[in-house]
Amino acid sequence: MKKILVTGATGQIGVELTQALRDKYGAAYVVATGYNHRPASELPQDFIFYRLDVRDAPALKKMVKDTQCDTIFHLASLLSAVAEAKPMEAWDINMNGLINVLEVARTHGCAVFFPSSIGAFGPGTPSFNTPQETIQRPQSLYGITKVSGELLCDYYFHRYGVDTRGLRYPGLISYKAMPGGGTTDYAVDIFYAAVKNRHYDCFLRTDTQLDMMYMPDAVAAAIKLMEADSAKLKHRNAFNVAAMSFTPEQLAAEIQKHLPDFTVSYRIDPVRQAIADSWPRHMDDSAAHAEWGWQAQYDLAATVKDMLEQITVSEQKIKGGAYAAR
Ligand code: AKB
Repeated sequence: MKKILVTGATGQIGVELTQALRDKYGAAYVVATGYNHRPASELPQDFIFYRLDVRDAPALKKMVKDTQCDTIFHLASLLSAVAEAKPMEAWDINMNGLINVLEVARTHGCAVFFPSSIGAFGPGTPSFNTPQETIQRPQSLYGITKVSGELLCDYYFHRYGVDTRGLRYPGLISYKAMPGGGTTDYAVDIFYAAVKNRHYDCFLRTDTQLDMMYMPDAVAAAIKLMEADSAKLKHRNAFNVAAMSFTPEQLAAEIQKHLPDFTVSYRIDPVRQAIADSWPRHMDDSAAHAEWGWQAQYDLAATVKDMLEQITVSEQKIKGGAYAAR
């Protein structure tokens, strides 16, 4: 990777992946783009940042040409719950955005990273130890765009030789940028509620078990896959990657080890519950281990400890700032 373009750089994974790429390859070699104007607090001021709508193919082409990038981390996408609310927009952004990226990668010789998701599976998929290759009949619009995206990336590799690579991410947990409209968002919201209010009203059922991953692992996985020896990759797109798997009840119990007065109540959102019920409980990620040495570093206990510490520190800073300003 010589020069990198990131789409969706203001999103939950975008903020941290862009920072990690800058740390690794140098600030001058990473161009961040996003549909929104950049959020001042989350990206450092010296970021090279441009506004870009990935549906605008000529603008994307110009960006790739002007920046002379050779690798695109294509993160711009709508998540599962918001895609159910806006299906036409989700199809437009997730599919037309991806094909625009693949086309410009084909004509300009770029490699492409495309994140798929546990959402690419459906109710017919084996839910424990979900195999790398298995039944994929998702019922959510988001899932349909993710399976289609996996296939499209495979197509561009086999037909045109574009170096496409991707991961099936679980729910991602982070404190630097908030997720926007996913089914697994509860596993981020719960930490803020715990620190601020000692109570959380959860929108998924107490026993809903899903794969999850802490953001440092998600970022490391993307970079490691893109750096892997191409000759060793049999699957290329859509590697299952797992780190931990838990229910809201188990997450709450882990938080209570640090905050014993924390309580949770349940007010189920039927749309997000139906999506979660159709997703696997735990993926088998042995292909990722074997082909490019994937290994998660954070389990549930380490994630909860770090999330609570980080959020507590930032809340104290906010309070300190507000106090000092008076
Ligand atoms: C979502 O909940 O939509 C995402 C995902 C698991 O892909 N976090």
